Amino acid sequence: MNITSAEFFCSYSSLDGLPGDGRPEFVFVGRSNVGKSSLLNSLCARKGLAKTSSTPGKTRLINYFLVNKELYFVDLPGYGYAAIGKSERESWGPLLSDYIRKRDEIRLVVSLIDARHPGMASDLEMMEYLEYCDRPFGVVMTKWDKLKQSEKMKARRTMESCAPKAKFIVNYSSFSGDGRSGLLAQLDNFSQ
Ligand SMILES: Nc1nc2c(ncn2[C@@H]2O[C@H](COP(=O)(O)OP(=O)(O)OP(=O)(O)O)[C@@H](O)[C@H]2O)c(=O)[nH]1
Ligand SMILES: [Mg+2]
Repeated sequence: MNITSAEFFCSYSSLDGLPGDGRPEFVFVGRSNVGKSSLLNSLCARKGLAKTSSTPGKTRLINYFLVNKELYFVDLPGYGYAAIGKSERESWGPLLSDYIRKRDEIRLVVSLIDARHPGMASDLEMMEYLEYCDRPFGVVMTKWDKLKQSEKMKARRTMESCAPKAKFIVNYSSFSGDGRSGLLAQLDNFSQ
């Protein structure tokens, strides 16, 4: 996929009123602070497109970005942050789970997982939910630049064993752009 244009489209706080134009949707999910918004900016090569923050919980709405005028990238609120005392699943909130389960336009879900912490319960739970909802999903291991050379192979192996149903696993650094062309090529496979 070659991204020639990307613009903010709209934010939604409920499923009512989501676009009715039938454009395919590529969805980005992951724990709070995993780097979803940074990844979108890196993929689209537009620094301030999605708002990023070092404080978890920055993205609280469903944010739509129109890409190449023909599809949407969707930035979802992060999960796993306010999970103290609740099961992870309860902490997602209905917005996130309903959107994933009900939205027919979803073509692919990209599950972002911190490369330093593969195999976290909350991420495994999300992947189980994606399978349950019959959503094709791929995995992106974020913040790959933070791993030492010696840690990379182990992280990759752990991820592969935790995500046997993933259509792909891409190592990614939003800071260096490592993994960008590989991820764009994967998205291509789902955009027809
Ligand atoms: N080293 C490194 N830091 C990153 C990378 N991607 C994101 N970060 C940092 O991680 C923090 C969170 O990034 P965001 O993109 O806002 O994360 P998010 O998943 O959108 O967070 P919420 O919207 O709060 O759920 C920021 O301080 C980013 O600068 C990366 O590839 N490498
Ligand atoms: Mg965000």
